[in-house]
Amino acid sequence: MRLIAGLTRPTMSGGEAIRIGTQTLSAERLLATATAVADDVAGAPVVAVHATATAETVVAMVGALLGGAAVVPLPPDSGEAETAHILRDSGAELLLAGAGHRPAALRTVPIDLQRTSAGSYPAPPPEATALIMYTSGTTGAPKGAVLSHRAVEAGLDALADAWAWHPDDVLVHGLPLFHVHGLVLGVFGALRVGNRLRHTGRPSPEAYAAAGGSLYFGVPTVWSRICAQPAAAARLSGARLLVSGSAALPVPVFERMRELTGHQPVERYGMTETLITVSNRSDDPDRRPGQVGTAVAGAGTRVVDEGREVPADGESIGELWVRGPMLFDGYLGQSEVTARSLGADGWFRTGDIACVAPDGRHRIVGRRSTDMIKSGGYRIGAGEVEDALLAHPGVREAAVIGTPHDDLGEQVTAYVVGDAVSADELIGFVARTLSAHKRPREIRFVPELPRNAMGKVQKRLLSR
Ligand code: MCA
Ligand code: AMP
Repeated sequence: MRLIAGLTRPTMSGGEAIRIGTQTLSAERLLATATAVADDVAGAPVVAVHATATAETVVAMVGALLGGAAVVPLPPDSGEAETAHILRDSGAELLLAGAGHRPAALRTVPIDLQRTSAGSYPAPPPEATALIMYTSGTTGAPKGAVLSHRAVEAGLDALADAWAWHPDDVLVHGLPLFHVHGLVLGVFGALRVGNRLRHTGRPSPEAYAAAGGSLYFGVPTVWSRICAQPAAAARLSGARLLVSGSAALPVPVFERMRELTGHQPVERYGMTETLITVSNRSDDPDRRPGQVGTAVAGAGTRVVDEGREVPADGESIGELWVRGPMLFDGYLGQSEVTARSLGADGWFRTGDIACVAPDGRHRIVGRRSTDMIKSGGYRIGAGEVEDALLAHPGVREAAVIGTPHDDLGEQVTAYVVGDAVSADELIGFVARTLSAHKRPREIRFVPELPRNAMGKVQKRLLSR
């Protein structure tokens, strides 16, 4: 299978190709155990994987892909409502899970790392769906972004070009395996390039410092926590490249990383729907804080304001549109919603506000909608959290916004009109209904929400 072509490279052969926490897998073992999973999966078009950060998850995903299925990563802490939505909406026929998963309403196949198979399967065609990644919009339940094998391969090849990512690299990160960053870049990237991977479990400064890699991935919260521990940061000075993404890297964190590690971090920009379309390059030492770089190989960008492309003068701002072979095919089963953001001409309207300098370097300056929150690199739709809060009998009205947070960039803050319910109760309720990272960090009880004459909540009037 082309997507994991790197697994058979000499750099992956013998010894440990993948380490996750304390678990290790050789390339040969990964292929043999994944093939046993493919035997179980054979014929199922869509398979969900309980996506803990474990070797079982990697084996399950590779096995499902080998068996020709599309993989739906299921966040392991997602609550009842979110799990039920993802499983139902994706049409997954079975769930692959290691130990410790909650019982699900569909056939569950346990992943056993002792089982192997020598079978072989035809490679899926490039247009076949590889992944259905659930991601939040501004309203409603998460939508399934359909990513083909071709898109994932093109997205990874463009990054290999931008970062001179090569088989001798040792990739280190501790990101979750149910989003693009940790899964597509952080696992399939290594399997495609054919370089060793060390997943740290939790992305703690100590674990990054001890991992001894050449290429490190992190979200800004991870980098900022590393900078708060100078001794750990200093141990990354021998790395080749430190990469930041998923949210804006604050300028002071960039500067502090340069001071403590001697590296100018490589910041790059992407979305679940588009993979990574803009990045700084490893061969360009002039990386500036606040800039996410140039369009990657095969991708094109435009900045559009009121239907017209604005000049690349480093000042004019507008919505960033992107195009390229790494884009998704659309939201599963939602052609109308897809058509609102993905034009027939292939341009995807990102919803991010950007400007481009004459030399092609991009800066992300904000988002069009205040209803999309980025907290610790997680994308959280305000509407989804509001719906979860309103399902609690003690909540009469709710409005959710992102407010500035030193560690997470933004935190989920909920304004609630409620009856005899505590903040802790509501925070726990959302964590159980959706998932822990979508829970509000703060509840502000108010007698009423500010509304306009039409009755629409005026979120601008809620204090950030
Ligand atoms: C806390 N916990 C709770 C509750 N409160 N559980 C239930 N009920 C509660 N009320 C638990 C959590 O489950 C978790 O448990 C633990 O407390 C800590 O949770 P949390 O507060 O979320 O952790 P954190 O320390 O704030 O996490 C910071 C983090 C994390 C590690 C930076 O935010 C993270 O991993 N971010 C990465 C997001 C990411 O990968 N985004 C990429 C999107 P336990 O200990 O069991 O876990 S892809 C993307 O954006 C594009 C493509 C791109 O450009 O990359
Ligand atoms: P997700 O779908 O979780 O991948 O979130 C995508 C969103 O993350 C984008 O639309 C941006 O708002 C944000 N994002 C990703 N990378 C960056 C970056 N380097 N700088 C600023 N925002 C980013």
